[in-house]
Amino acid sequence: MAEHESLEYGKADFVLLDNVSMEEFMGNLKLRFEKGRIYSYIGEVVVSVNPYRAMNIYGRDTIEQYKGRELYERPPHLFAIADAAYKAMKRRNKDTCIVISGESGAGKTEASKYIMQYIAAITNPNQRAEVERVKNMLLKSNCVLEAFGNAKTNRNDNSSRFGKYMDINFDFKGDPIGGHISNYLLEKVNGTLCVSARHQLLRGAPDSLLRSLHIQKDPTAYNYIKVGVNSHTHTVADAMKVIGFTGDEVQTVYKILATILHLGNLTFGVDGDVTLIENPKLVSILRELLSTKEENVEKAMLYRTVATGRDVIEKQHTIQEASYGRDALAKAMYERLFCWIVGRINDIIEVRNYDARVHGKNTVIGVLDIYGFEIFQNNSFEQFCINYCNEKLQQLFIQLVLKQEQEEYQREGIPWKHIDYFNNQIIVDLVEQQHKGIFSVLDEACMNVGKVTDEVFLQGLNGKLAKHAHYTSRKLSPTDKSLEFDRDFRIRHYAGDVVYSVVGFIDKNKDTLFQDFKRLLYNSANPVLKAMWPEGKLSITEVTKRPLTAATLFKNSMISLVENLASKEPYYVRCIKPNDVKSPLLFEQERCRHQVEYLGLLENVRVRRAGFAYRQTYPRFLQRYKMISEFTWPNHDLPSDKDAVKRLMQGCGFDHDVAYGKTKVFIRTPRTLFSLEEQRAEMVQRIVLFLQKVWRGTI
Ligand code: AOV
Ligand code: MG
Repeated sequence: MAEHESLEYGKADFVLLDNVSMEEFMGNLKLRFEKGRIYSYIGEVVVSVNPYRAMNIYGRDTIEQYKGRELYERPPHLFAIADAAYKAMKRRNKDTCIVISGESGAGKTEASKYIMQYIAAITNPNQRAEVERVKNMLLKSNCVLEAFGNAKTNRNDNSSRFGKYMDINFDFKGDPIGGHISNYLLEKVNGTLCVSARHQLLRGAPDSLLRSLHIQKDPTAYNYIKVGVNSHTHTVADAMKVIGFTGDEVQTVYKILATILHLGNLTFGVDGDVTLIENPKLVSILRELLSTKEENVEKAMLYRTVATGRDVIEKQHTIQEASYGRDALAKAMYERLFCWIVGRINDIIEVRNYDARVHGKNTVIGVLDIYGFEIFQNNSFEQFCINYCNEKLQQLFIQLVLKQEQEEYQREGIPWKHIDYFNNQIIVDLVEQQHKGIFSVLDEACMNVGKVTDEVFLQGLNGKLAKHAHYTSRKLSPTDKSLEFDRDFRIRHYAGDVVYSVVGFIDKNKDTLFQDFKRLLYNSANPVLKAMWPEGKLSITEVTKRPLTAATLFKNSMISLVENLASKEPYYVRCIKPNDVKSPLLFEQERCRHQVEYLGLLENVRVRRAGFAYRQTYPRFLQRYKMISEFTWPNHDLPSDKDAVKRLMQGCGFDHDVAYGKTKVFIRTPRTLFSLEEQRAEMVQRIVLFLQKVWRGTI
């Protein structure tokens, strides 16, 4: 139980509830939220409710309060979990990870930033210059990635449109010496994602630069964005330079962003049977920005090279094909740019200190901040991937929380009985299983030689999954009102039902960009741009291998992410979004209850309590409670701390409620703990009174 908090703020640890019921859980969560206590525990899991207002709980003084403390010594806080992960890493030489989950807008990214800040603040007491440099890079890289990878959605004004897993490497002193970022599927829907970065970058650009990029400040001038482009501080460009991007690199980033804006305005028309570009002036701007030849730009926009047997021919696009190609190019350039930025940041922050790598131990703390479960008005392939990712993480939580608990009892030699969870493995399988899973059906549909359409994919799903309890579609449930259109299918996710539209699944999965564009960019005279498109080197006859589909790539990356996390000692932050209107005052009971339910928090409490509500190592336990027993106060003369704790418990009559592990004492019911606390408080009171008397000289 966390100290320094009176019960007027509710119970700091849900394990201490009198009854584990939804009503009590919600009552406690609400009370704490309303009292400004946004963090609580379930054992070692942090439950966080987004306060939607600035909280004065992240400053230097708060950091000092948590530094080096045990989890239960202070009120619940992210810093406590960060410290626990850090201590485990440092003391026990273990790789640890902090997994932050919760739906879109619940506060994951903010939490990940506070955790990083905390780790940065408590390390490097000797102010080693190299370590300071690394810390600075790690923090700054965040800002750059957010600028390019976050965007406003209707769920979150600063929504992560990419998944991020960041490893921080530490040397034997426990100081950060480097890091590595893995990024996962960036959502590259026109108009949403691009807005953020281009907005960020271009609003920071001086007028002269905008002129050289042929960019106007008028927000209505660009089809891809409708957001004002105005002059401001140029934080992102500055951050990039500080991290170590060269001037040429930053220039190229500007040029790519400008290219994407201009591409959005490119329109096509026909003259007889010839497709043409309606605004040729843009072509010359694109040529300039891409450092390539004007006729190459035009050709890549209007033709594609196809190999038919031995012959290579140039096939003219229709207007639709040309428009499709243009949008695909814009998205691909954006995605490639983002991956390239991540790659460059990794070059810069990788562990440089090779001595540490070879000689000293090099341990890792991983921080996972991924896109949360989301339901939009129209859900497509991206939402499907994002929600599948959340299923995977929920599965990991189920396994690890149970596994960890089980292992602890085993380690301590204490018998344990199993608790049932809703196991979402069935939904994970629905998506990723070989042959029958949705991804497999999708890949198969994409492989079709004949007609490859979204409808064919949907037919495949209906054929294979007709009987699946978590899948249905308009065809299978014609009277279901939530399935409005023929193209809709619905998945019953662990976090709720989501209706997806199959429109675009095939295209997004194949993720094909005409080879002509890749060649165009590879042949740029700008070496930075050229380096982003190495596959443009291949001529048309050399391109034979079918690239892996987006679904397969994503699935593989999720599987390896989960393997990686499972190999580390995990710490969990479970974020809850209190309302859908970003209000600091509103605790929407129903919305919160739903999240508590699907996050499995109640089961989490039960598992934690089924066994034992509270556990503590013998020395720590004595430190806190030794004053309540004559056998242990002020010191005991028993052979071990374990014996002393036994004697203390027997003396208080709690022996029946306690199990003695190898290194820890386990207390089954919270009541026992309360009682210990009360007795302690009473004793402390008496001791204080006694000391006051001594002090006043009345004794
Ligand atoms: P997310 O990462 O979980 O959503 P964020 O971390 O971006 O959500 O939080 C959304 C917004 O809530 C932030 O922009 C802040 O305004 C506010 N907020 C969150 N945590 C705090 C806090 N501790 N203190 C004050 N305000 C906070 V998504 O990325 O959409 O899944 O894909
Ligand atoms: Mg986020």
